[in-house]
Amino acid sequence: VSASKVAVKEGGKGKVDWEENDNIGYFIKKKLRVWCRLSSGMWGSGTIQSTSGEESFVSLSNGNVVKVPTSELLPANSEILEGVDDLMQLSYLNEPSVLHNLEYRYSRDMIYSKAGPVLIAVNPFKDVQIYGKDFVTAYRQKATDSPHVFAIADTAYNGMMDDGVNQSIIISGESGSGKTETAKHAMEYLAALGGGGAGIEGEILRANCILEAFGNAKTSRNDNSSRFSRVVQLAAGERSYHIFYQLCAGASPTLRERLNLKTANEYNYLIQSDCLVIDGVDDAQKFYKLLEALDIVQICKEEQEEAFAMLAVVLWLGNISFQVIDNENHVEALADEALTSAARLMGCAPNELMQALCTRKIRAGKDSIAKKLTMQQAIDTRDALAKFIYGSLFDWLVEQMNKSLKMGKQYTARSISILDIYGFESFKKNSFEQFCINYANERLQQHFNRHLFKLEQEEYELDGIDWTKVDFEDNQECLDLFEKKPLGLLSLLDEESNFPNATDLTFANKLKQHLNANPCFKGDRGRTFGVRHFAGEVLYDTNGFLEKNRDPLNSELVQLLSSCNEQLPQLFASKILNQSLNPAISLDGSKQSVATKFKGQLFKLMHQLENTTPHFIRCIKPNCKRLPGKYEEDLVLEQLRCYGILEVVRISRSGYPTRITHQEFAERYGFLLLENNVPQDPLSISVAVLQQFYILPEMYQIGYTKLYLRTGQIGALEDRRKQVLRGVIDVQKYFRGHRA
Ligand code: AOV
Ligand code: MG
Repeated sequence: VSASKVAVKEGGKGKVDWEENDNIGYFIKKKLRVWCRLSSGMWGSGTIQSTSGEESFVSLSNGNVVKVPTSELLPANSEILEGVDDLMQLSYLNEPSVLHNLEYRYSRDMIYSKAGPVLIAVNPFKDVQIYGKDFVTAYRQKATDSPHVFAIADTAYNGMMDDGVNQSIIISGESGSGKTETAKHAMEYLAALGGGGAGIEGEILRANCILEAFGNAKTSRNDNSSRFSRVVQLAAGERSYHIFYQLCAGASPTLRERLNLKTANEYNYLIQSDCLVIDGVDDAQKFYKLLEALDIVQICKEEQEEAFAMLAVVLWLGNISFQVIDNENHVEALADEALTSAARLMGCAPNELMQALCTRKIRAGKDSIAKKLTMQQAIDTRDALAKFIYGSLFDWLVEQMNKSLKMGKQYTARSISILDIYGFESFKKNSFEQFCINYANERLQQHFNRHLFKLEQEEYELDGIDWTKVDFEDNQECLDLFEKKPLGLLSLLDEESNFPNATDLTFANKLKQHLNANPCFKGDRGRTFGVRHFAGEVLYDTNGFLEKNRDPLNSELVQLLSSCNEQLPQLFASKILNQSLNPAISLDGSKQSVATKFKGQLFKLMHQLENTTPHFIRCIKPNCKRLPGKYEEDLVLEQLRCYGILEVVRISRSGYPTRITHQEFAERYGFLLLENNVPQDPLSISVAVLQQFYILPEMYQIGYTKLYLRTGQIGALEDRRKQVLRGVIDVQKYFRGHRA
């Protein structure tokens, strides 16, 4: 905890005052409840028994007494704040307090909590009875205000209907934390409002089933993980997209024959991970369900078969093998069943496919010569083709579904977008994938910060508060590190990716040479460099960066695909044509890099989101074993830090976290005034209280309706209030005692 505090201060975010350490002296004096780190690494709460210099003795709730360094004690919240709905309500916002509050709720199946404007969802890994019709009704009628994804969906719906503003629900979290399930519950709610499963709402839910078949796969962390780009490579225990196994298991005999389809265990792309089935899942059954869903979203039988043919192409491509034909390791594809099947299904001659996979045209003056490829180059080319076909198929499907959803319907042009996106990732080893993911999250975080800032600003301005006195940290500096041209991470990556002799090491050195002065950049040894993200520092290993950044779909493939487009579904054809016409991917070999494409897509997404009112949900995975009822503090804490949850609450409370109306304040503390001549109106009473307790003018502001106090100011007042009340009670007891 102390380490994270230092980090917060160093990052400049310490301006949002974290007064807990200053307060601890007060806690010691009053022997109030505190948190301390136990030898087990867990947090324990107790009361301070005694303090001798640097060390304190804390008596824990289980009766044990432990000795801990005084400097590591953190104040605990009073018991009446146990399990509050919103972390904003906590008087002390340290990590153990937040952890404990969420755990308290989680153990009572209250998986949702608020952190200011953000909904936190802790994955229950079991069915919790908080969904379905009755709950929809309860949230619709505002019969409950307990935090829930339904409440978020309801607010979004109202915002769209009443104010006519497009809405977005942005769901983030790490793999297996429950983003997709949460997104589905949001859709369930919206579908119920729209008439309950009939009409377009039902279609959207079905469309989701199709998207999952083609877009989800089993990973070691999640049996139904939302994935992409995993067609050609699998890790142990993972599967490729569900649809491949479903097709192999469930296709009818005629379809089988037409596609020359085998069982899943005969395809190289599927067997490499030694994992063909998922416990408790019947792939054939799922395939029948998928066919139903495809019918419902009106993808006709012919198009369905075209799509399945493309899947078969991908599977057969994976079985194409190469043999070395000269002593320079050049290769030729084997003219076997795999090659002929793939070519036939694509609509080209086996020879053409072989040519496209094994050669690359090189410009030589005005002419071009075909250069033979080596084994690895040919394999990469084949895999790139498989990925491209699958990617195009996915895009085509989405397009088809959108078309069918819009068909014949009144289209109001108002929308609620639900974004189910991977959260910030920080592993022991971080590569290009984490680099892109974290960059996207940095952008989303800025979007989030600015939104939050705006909300705060509005509240302050409405109440006539001087807004300039509130500090606010932005992450623009980190975004600049990524996006600045020509000296930013992305530009330098692209530049280096285009140098023929560049290596991952020269790339790392180049970064260090140009970016060392940037406070968000951290040079490290060898191939590694660090970025100080909003959620913490991440070390990236540049190994493979350049290769992953280059788009390996070469001009031969593009040409091949455009020549066989009679066989390929329509959208494919136009997409491929687009590719060959797009100057960024011109035939001379200069291609738009993966990172640049990613950035372009991200900007498009952000642009779309910026025109909506956002609602944020952060999903948390409480344990890695996917077990119900298991809450691992460290794992949760790591995620809270990564999503900047404490930061969120702190920003929401920044400056003047305690907000209380003049009326409430006067009623609560007015009786503490000493003078006989107590003023009458709430505002004057409030001001008198503030003065009597020597609360410094810079510690509060007075709005039209509320008082705004800085952190910790209310504590002394509350304390005094309790003392006085206790005194009153003691006096009453005394008199009662006497009367008795
Ligand atoms: P993800 O979308 O966040 O992972 P999922 O939404 O697929 O994670 O959730 C993973 C699993 O957690 C689900 O299959 C359920 O078993 C369980 N789960 C999640 N939320 C709930 C809930 N509200 N109630 C009951 N069970 C739940 V990934 O797409 O892998 O990043 O890539
Ligand atoms: Mg998912």
